[in-house]
Amino acid sequence: GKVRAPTHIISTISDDRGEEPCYAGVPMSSIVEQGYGVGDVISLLWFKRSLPRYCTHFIEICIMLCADHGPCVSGAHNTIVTARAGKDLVSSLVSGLLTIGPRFGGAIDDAARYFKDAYDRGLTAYEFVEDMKKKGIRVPGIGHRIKRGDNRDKRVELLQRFARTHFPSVKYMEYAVEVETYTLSKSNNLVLNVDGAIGSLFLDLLAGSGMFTKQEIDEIVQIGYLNGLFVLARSIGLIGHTFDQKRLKQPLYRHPWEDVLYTK
Ligand code: Q5B
Repeated sequence: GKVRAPTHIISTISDDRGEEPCYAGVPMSSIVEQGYGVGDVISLLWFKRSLPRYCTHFIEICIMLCADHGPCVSGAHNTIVTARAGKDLVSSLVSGLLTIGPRFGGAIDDAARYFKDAYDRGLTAYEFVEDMKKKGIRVPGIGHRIKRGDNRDKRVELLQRFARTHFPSVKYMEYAVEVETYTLSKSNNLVLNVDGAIGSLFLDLLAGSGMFTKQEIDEIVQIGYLNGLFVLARSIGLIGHTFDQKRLKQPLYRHPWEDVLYTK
C-alpha cells in the first residue's frame, strides 16, 4: 500500500491548497460574502471556531480600544525613536512591540490566570490581594501610571458596559471589580487597568458563551492567548507612529542631557 512520508509540520488552522484559502475550514468567499469581521477571523484562526456575534464584537472592541494610547507609552516611544533613527517599518514596529510585557500591555494573560485561580478557589478579594503581597507579586491587571480612582480608564468602563449588556455572565469581571475596590482602598493608583479588564472579561466570554469546554478554557489560559489581543491591537498604533514620524521627517532622536541624572 501507499506509505505516507512523515511530515515535518502539523497545521490545523488554515489551508491554502484548494481553489481558495480556508480559515478553520471556512472558505475565504464565505468570510467575505457573509460579512465576517476581524473578530470572526480571530475566532477562526486563534480559537478554531466561529463565535457568536457578541463575542466577535467584543474582540473587535478590544482591538479598537487598545490600538493606541498616545506617543508617551513604552511601545510608541520605542517605535518613534527607531523610526527617527531611519529604520524601516518592520524594525520600528518590532522595537515597539518588544516593550510589551508584564508591566506594559502584556499583563492580560497573567490577569486572567490569577483572577481565575483566585475566583475558582473562592478567595475573597482581600485574601487574594494579601496573598499576592505576601508572595511579592504585583496583581496583574491592577495599577496604572496615569489613571486613578478619581480618573478611571474610559476603555475599562466601555468594555464593562458592553459586557454587562451582552454577556450572559460577568462573574470574573465582578470579581476583578471587587479586587479593584480593595486595592483602591490601599492606594489611588491601583485601578483595574485595561489589561485586567480584558483578562477578566475574556474569562467571562470563555466560560459564559458555551463555546468552550472547561478543559479548553484551562488550556487557553495556560498557553496564554490573550496578550495576543494587545499585541495585535497596538501594532495598528505603532505602524501609525512610524508613518507619522516619516511624514514629519523627524530627525534622529537624542535624549537631552538635562533630563538625565548623571551620578556616581
Ligand atoms: N503597586 C502598571 O506602576 C504599573 C501594583 C502594586 C500591587 C499592583 C504597575 C504594575 C501590574 C501590571 C499591569 C498593565 C507598572 C498596565 C498598560 C497599557 C497602557 C499603558 C499606559 C496602554 C504602574 C507604586 C506602588 C508600589 C507598588 C504598588 C503598583 N502596582 N501593588 N499590585 N499591580 N501593574 N500592567 O505607577 O509600597 O510604594 O512599593 O506593575 O497590569 O500597560 O497607558 O501607560 O494602553 O498603553 O509605576 O494603558 O501598577 O507604580 O511601580 O511606582 O508602584 O504601588 O508596589 O508600592 P507605577 P510604582 P510601594 S496597562
